[in-house]
Amino acid sequence: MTSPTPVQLQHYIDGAWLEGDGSTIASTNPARPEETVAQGRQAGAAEVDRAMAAAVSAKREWARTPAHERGAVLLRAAAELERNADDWGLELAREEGKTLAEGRGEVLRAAQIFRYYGNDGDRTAGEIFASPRRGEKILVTRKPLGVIGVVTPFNFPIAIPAWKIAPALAYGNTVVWKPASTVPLLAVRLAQALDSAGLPAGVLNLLIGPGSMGNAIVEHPALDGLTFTGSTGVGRRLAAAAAGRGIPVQAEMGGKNAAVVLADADLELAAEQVMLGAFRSTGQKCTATSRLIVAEAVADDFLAMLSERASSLSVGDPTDPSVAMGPVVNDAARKSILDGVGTALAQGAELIAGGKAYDDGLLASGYFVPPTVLELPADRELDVWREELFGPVLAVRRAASTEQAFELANDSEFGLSAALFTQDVTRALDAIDDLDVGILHVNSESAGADPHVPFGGAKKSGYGPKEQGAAAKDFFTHTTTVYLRGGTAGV
Ligand code: UN1
Repeated sequence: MTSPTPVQLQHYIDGAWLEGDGSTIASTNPARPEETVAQGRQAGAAEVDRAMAAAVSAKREWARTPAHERGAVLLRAAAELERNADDWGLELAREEGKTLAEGRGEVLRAAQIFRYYGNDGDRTAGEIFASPRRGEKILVTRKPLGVIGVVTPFNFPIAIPAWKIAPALAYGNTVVWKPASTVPLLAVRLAQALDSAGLPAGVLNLLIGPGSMGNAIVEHPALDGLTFTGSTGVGRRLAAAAAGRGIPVQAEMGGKNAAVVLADADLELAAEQVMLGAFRSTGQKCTATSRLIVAEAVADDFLAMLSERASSLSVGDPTDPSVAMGPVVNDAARKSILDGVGTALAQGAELIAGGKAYDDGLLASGYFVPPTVLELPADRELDVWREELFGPVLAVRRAASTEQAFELANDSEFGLSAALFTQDVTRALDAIDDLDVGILHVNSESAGADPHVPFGGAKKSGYGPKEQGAAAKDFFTHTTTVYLRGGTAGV
């Protein structure tokens, strides 16, 4: 199979595309690591200054552009994403490793997000209140924060940026964006969509660079807000730096999401959904199901179903339409996930499916990890129960009662999402009160997010305001309270 020629990466600053002059950078296909997908040179400190300056000089005009016009740009970008969904979906599969269907679906999802915010910007500009004083009205208007730093992870190369950039722009902010260096090509594609939609120069600036560039952005004097999604370690560091400078920050970080299967659940439905939650996108989602708590009464049957399904899941080159699960993003991820599984086995976990490194052909030469299910002993604390491996690994425990199942589900420092499988509405209502999570799925998998409702976690999964829907409007704007009276004496 011949590899397509690598795409040349460029940065996008002040409406112009330019080559960096830093060290070289290349993204490779995690299924076929010898294949370069895109290459170029990294941006450096000088480009951060230029991008910030461009975002500063564009911010007043963009903030004053009618929301309707800003929205029109976003809607044209959505159409551009839709037009390119096949090509860019394929590039996403080649660069990140998710399947073709997931890659195309993600580009279309980004389009849907741009449509939502393209239509939302001019819906409400604030509120009007009665005044206790005669001849006065009190208006609360919403205004953009200003220049937003956007730092995004590898696992949703175009949808996560869309969740941040679309509302930032819709509500009148300008952006300096640093995507994960493993997936620069899809970042270029999103910037192209906005460029061809007629976004004015300087409103969005894209810099491809090393992790340290996140620090340079957060420490820049011109920054007015920061939105981050990624690892807990990096997120806490950036959030602390932003907070230390008094800058509003939204950080979406780890998850160790549980699926709880109660004894009355429809086991076919639960098995199908737990498989999707644990193994779609190769388990590389902050919302992925990485813990399963199953009622003792159905545990043997349910684990047999999962073992059968996980062992027969088709793993391979994600650009092959018959494949259900692709590789993880790079060799370091493969090693750390397999190490985590090895540690769990050494600590007494029992292998239900997967678990062993592939030793032959494409699955061994690419960064593949088999879909893995481990049952943990009841009497011991295992690392895999707590640590986010960010891969296709599901850690299972049995529960003797619903109360114990909910206790186990809450037994994590994270609280992003959970999935509950039951046909009993009373149990579902209990779960709404008792499960300490930001997102609860009843009878569906733990991942998934719609643009018009809040997204984010309880406990240590996130820091600062949530994303999407009204939460996004709150984060990307501040209010000015206006006490408005007429200018004539004696009214
Ligand atoms: C989803 O569940 O479909 O980093 C989206 C993540 C999340 C997005 C999840 N911010 O995986």
